[in-house]
Amino acid sequence: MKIGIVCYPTFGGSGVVATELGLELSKRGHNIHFITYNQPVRLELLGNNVHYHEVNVPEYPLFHYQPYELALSSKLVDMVKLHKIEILHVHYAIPHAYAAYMAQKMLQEDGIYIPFVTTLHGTDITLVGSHPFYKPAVTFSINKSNAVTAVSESLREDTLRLFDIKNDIKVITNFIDLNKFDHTFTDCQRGMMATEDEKIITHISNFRPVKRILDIIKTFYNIQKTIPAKLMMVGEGPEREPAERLCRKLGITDNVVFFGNSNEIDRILCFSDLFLLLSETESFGLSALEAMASGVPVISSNTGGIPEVNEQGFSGFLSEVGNVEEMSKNAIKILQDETTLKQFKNNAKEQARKFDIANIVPQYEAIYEETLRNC
Ligand code: GMT
Repeated sequence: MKIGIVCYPTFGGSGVVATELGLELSKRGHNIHFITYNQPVRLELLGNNVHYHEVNVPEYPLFHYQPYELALSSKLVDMVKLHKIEILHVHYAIPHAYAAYMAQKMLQEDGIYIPFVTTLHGTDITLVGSHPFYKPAVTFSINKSNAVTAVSESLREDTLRLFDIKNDIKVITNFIDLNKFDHTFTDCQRGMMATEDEKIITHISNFRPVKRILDIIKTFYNIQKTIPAKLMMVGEGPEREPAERLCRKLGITDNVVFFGNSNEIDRILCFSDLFLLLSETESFGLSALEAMASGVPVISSNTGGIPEVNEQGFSGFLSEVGNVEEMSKNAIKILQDETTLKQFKNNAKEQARKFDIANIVPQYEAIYEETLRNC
């Protein structure tokens, strides 16, 4: 199939999922066209089957906001015609499904019908989409999609609760290419980050308030009182500065490394012993899955889709949002001795296998085929 993929090309999980999906589909013989405003961060390999088309949005001083949706829908029209794309897969209802619908209508004027599949990732539904300003547009874009998928059962339920949805929503969970996280590094170079007796704890996100970054710092503060440890903070976002301030206040700056954004997540996870994901809400928690695939157990909140990913007492522990005391105790429980830690590391890897890319991508192929058959 010739498939157009539209996503946010940033470090967020939805961009990663869209990119990995496109790459895997290309390996399975499909022709993939990424259409977005920047080359997706994990899209390193362009080739015969993988193409990238940039959406240009020229700055025009008259406009306070540049009309990205218009530029995107126009680009979709051009690319569908030029490359004979058969189906679009858009990640995020807003603005991508909205733009895809406009492209579909414009192409119909030329006698071309392009169906589109929308995948919901969370923020568009739980945080932004349910805001009254956006709600009509999100509801409309979901209802006009030829097929809709959600990355967890929890997100599916949230969508049906918050919006008046007439479509079926199929759950296709996020996935992981286990080979990419099955460390081929002969040495994780752990010694660069910590001493022999120290444990390494990691958090990766875009440091938005929803990630409860200060809870991460507080939990680490509690852990390091009992177990010598270092904290790796990977990512960039608005909560980084308050987090650095809290580290100074608690006197732990020497034990906390702020990396900024990184393309070497696999390397960082390779030397990690424990992963923290304490978000207020999370439709799935792809970073937790990446950690588990690297054999890193997870301490998480029990919100949204996280319980579908992290299994209580097996791949880690889950607590109520904000229950830093319990999260700290559970972290210490995992890290307290080498035998327990090793068991949790093995379990984490085993849990990640449930999300093997090889089982999930065919589900998307089936959706594309069914959508094409029905139109
Ligand atoms: O919240 C983020 O980190 C970014 C956001 C995104 O759009 O990439 O993540 C959402 O989609 C990911 C991929 O499906 C999920 O793993 C995240 O849980 C989800 N974030 C939220 O629901 C807050």
